[in-house]
Amino acid sequence: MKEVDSLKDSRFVVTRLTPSQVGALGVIGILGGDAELILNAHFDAYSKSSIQTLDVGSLVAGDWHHAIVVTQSASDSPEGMVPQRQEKSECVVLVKTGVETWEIHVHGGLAVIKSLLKTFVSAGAVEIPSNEWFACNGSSYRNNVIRDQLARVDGFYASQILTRQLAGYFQRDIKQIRQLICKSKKSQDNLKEAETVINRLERSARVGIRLAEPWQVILLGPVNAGKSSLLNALAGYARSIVSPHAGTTRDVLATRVVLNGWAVDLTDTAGFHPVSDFQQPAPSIEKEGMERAMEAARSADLILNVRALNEPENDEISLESGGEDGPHYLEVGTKADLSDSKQFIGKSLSAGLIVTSTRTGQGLDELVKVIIETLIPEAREPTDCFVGGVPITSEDLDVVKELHEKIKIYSRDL
Ligand SMILES: Nc1nc2c(ncn2[C@@H]2O[C@H](COP(=O)(O)OP(=O)(O)OP(=O)(O)O)[C@@H](O)[C@H]2O)c(=O)[nH]1
Ligand SMILES: [Mg+2]
Repeated sequence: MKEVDSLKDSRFVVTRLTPSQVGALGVIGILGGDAELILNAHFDAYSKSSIQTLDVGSLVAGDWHHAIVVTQSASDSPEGMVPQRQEKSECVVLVKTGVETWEIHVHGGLAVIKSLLKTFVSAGAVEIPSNEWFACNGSSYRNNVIRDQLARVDGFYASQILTRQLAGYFQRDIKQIRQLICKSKKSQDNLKEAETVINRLERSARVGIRLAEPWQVILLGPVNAGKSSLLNALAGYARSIVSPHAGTTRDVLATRVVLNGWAVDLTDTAGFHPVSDFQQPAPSIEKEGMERAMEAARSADLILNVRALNEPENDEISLESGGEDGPHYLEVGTKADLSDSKQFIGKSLSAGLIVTSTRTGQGLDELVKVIIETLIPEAREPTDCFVGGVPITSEDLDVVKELHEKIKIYSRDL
């Protein structure tokens, strides 16, 4: 490695462009004339290309040499383990993104990204957050919001929608609508076409505006109904404690899952005792659990009313209706594998109940499908409204509303 101490006094910036978690790929951005000296000191291209002569937009693969400190056992040391400095190489791709800006793409392990950042910082670079980086590279506020959300969202569809917006799908739709409005004097068909696009944008906004906020789904129902078992089955691991004792879950417990490509927070709750069960008032810890469950249910998007099919129906749990903005409800029957629950199945299906068993897996795929269709009906309309532009911010929505008003006025005047 060449000596880079002479750079200690220089000022330039470095940032992590990928989320601060393990991923397939890690990217850091470097800005400043001094970057080239550090790159020269640490980077060896596989080809004969020299980074000084690289054109903007070009990339080159090579080895990045850096030193890492590892603890190793040493027989002659009284402590046993001693820190050791080791030279290491990583395969990286170097991209010249501007006259004085670079990106280094490397595998997404956290240690290597940290080591790369440290190399630049110890040579005098200032580490800045990625939003500042994009701002100083001329990225718009909207694109910064999208990038920030991209780093935070879970699930395939949110990432796909955001990536499309970063590629300019929303602006393209807005431009098309403006052009169609301008041409509307020539033909009414133009206004109709503009209205089709604006309607699609408006329909997609409900989801677009809350992409970074997962859907809230809460499991409510009597004790022992199988709520925790259901949550574990949907999450794919033993998140909640399951036991045959009534009242196992005492508190609300949220778990982030991705269902059919959409991020959902599933919340397990303390079960309700049927009113007839209470010889005396419920113990305060159970009352507290139920109150917390009801509180969480009020702000949920969807309530799964869970009941065991081998138990008589218990309709004593009820929430005051939240009106149009209140949560949706789905009725879920559990323990379909138990012989005494079989008699309920034929009847229940026609009543809209989703019949499941966590023992056999019955009904779980159907449940996931119905949950997603209930939460995001826009995704299953004849034309998926997320294929094009989607309003992501309230400013986007204002633009859409304003254009819709214009279309209405023009239509009246025709
Ligand atoms: N046979 C059968 N048993 C189930 C099924 N689902 C849950 N159970 C059993 O029912 C019992 C209660 O399950 P839980 O998931 O703890 O029920 P819960 O609704 O979370 O109960 P509380 O936390 O007490 O409110 C456990 O013994 C589970 O193994 C199922 O699909 N089939
Ligand atoms: Mg439970």
